[in-house]
Amino acid sequence: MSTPDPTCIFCKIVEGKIPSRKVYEDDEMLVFHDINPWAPVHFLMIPKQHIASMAQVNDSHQALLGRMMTLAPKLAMQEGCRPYPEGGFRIAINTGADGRQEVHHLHIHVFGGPRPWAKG
Ligand code: IU
Repeated sequence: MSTPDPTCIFCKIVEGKIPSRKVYEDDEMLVFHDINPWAPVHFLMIPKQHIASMAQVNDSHQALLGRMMTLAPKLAMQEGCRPYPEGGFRIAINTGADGRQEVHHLHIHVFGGPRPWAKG
């Protein structure tokens, strides 16, 4: 695993210095409930290594990102999203200021559950 960024709040969550409500964890990724959910199901999937955003992704991240994307639907169901097609979920990866990214450690939002949602 790469060196944590000491200024990054998600690196601190990975290191256990800040608590989180964990959904899933393995050697390469951590999944936890968003602290300020805007849907009945709202969790974040992050790589443990500090990648600032999708803008920094390169070929060496292909397997990890593939694993994250294929795990997302399983965790969505586990966390209470309703089955496709009546239910389903939404995945978002905000990137940079124009992409409304606030925390600069790559994270995949997974939203779901019955509408209405607070946003979106
Ligand atoms: P964004 O994609 O960078 O805009 O979203 C960051 C998300 O991280 C946002 O939904 C916050 O509620 C969430 N979050 C969190 O779950 N725990 C934290 O300690 C912090 C932000 I800071």
